[in-house]
Amino acid sequence: MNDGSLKTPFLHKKPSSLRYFQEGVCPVDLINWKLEIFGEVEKPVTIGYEELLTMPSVDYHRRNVCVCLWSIKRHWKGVLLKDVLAIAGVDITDRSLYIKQNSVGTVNGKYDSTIHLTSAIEREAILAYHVDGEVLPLENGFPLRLIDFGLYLYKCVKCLATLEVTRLNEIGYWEKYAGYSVDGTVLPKKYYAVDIQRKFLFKGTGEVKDADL
Ligand SMILES: Nc1nc2c(c(=O)[nH]1)N[C@H]1C(S)=C(S)[C@@H](COP(=O)(O)O)O[C@H]1N2
Ligand SMILES: [Mo]
Repeated sequence: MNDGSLKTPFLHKKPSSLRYFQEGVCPVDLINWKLEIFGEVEKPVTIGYEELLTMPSVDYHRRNVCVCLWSIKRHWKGVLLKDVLAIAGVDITDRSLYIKQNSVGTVNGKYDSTIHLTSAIEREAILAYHVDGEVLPLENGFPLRLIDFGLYLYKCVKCLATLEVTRLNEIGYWEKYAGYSVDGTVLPKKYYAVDIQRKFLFKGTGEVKDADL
C-alpha cells in the first residue's frame, strides 16, 4: 500500500507511542469491533470497519502537537468526523454539543476525552485509519483514531470505541490526572518539530501550519 512517498522524516526520533497509551495497547478483533455513536443523536448507530473504508475519505498532511512540547507532521487518511456524525443524524450546527470519545480500553481501564463538536468540525477533524500510507499500527490507535489538529494530542483518542454526543464538557483522563486544560487548544509556545529536527516558536493558537515554522 505504501509507495514510500508518504514517509515521515525522522519518524524514529518521535517519542514512543507506547509511552502515550495510558491504559496499554488495546488489541482489537475487527470482526467484533464497531464504532458506536449515541447520545444527542437522531438515531444511535454502529459502524463497522469495512463500512468506514467505503465512505468518502480525506488525505491530510497536517501537524499534530503533544502538550509535552513535541510535534510531528504526518500523512493521515480517514473520514471526516462530520460525515460520520451525519450517519447518526447529529445536528452539527448546535454549538452546545460536545463529543465524548472512549477508547476500547484494556484491563487497566479506558481512555476518554471530550471535545467541542462544532469547533472540531470547523477544524476538519478526522477519524483516521491510515498513517503514512499504512494501516494504523496498534500503538498509534488501530483501528480508528480521532484527530483534531487544533488540539493537543491528549484530546485525540486512540483505539476508538464510542462517540457520545453530549451537552456535558466532561473532564477526561489526562485532565483529571495531569491537570491539563479541558479545552486542549494548542497554545503559543516553543515546540520541537520531530520531522524537521528543530524547535520553532508558535505564535498562534490551534493548528500549527507550515507558515508557523
Ligand atoms: N486510547 C488512548 N488514546 C490516547 C492516549 C492514551 O493514553 N490512550 N494518549 C494520548 C496522548 S497524551 C498522546 S500524546 C497521543 C500520542 O499519540 P501517538 O502514540 O500517535 O504519538 O495519544 C493520545 N491518545
Ligand atoms: Mo500527550
